[in-house]
Amino acid sequence: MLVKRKGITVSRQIMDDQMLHPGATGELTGLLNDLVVAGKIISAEVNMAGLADILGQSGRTNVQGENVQKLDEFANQTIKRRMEQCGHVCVMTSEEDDDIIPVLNGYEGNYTIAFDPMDGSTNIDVNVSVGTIFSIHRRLDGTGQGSATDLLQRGSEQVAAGYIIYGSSTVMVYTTGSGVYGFTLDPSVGEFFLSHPNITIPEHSLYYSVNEAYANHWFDSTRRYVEYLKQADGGNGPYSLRYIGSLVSDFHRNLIKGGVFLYPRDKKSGEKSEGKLRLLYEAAPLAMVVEQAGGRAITDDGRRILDIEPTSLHQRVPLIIGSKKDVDLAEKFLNGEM
Ligand code: FDP
Repeated sequence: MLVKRKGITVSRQIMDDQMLHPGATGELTGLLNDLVVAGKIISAEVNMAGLADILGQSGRTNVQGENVQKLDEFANQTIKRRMEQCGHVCVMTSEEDDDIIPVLNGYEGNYTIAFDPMDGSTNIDVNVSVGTIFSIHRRLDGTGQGSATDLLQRGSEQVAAGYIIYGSSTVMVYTTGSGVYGFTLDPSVGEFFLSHPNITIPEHSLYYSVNEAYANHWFDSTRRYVEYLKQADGGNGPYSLRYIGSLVSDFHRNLIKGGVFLYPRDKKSGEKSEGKLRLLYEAAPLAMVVEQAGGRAITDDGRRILDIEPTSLHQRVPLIIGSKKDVDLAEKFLNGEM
């Protein structure tokens, strides 16, 4: 597949997307191209991680109280450095930083970026796929450095979103609101080539992804939904469980093969009363991708992820995301219709 379609590079596709927007200045194109470069640098480092002795933990904890892995740090620094001087961003937020991240004076642009530099990082040491997730908004009014307010915009206002997954190969999936495209990095030439044109998620699936160890703490509607998936036949037989524990990997598999991913609220733990995943740089960008691919993303109390008004940079949100009919079914359980 990759070889046959080797003509179209990610930069070329990003340019083509720009042409769909007659008033475009090229700024978003420039930003995405810089992100592509960051992805290539991180990909090279992930592949070399064992040899370069950057596996394991750095000894620092992040704002979420988690151990920061060395590759997390590397990915975070790489993206920050590229973005702070690309001239297209006015402010950033990252999973790894408590506060907003300014850009270099004189390099302020018209966009904001929120990112999780290395999602699924607890899997780094064991060669499970990890990834970078990103969300881009146009800044609100103003010039110069951006503020938290510029970052706290609804997912429906995103101008671009996507992820780069570092797996058996490195794949970048993104949308600017005109469909979803996937590109595979050919390491021999250092270029991403179109490998997944116009991605659409299967409407219905037979896979669910959830950490079932927490089932005792779920709300009733979630428990009944998952029980139903395990028993339902609907002419197709019961669903199978696929849970990697790396959101970007679980999401990517479901996007291509069909499936529904859940990280619901937790009745027991105050900390997970809103689930675990972060709105700005996990749920919202993946929600934009999935909706562009024909799927859905809602909370486990029925709100559309893209409609949620963020109130803080590291806000958590319960997430049900994936194939449309599977999410529709979840919604029926949430509404008490089933
Ligand atoms: P990680 O802690 O390894 O970074 O958001 C973080 C995340 O991974 C997701 O990638 C993953 O889906 C989830 O946490 C796994 O959490 P559980 O271990 O609670 O299932």
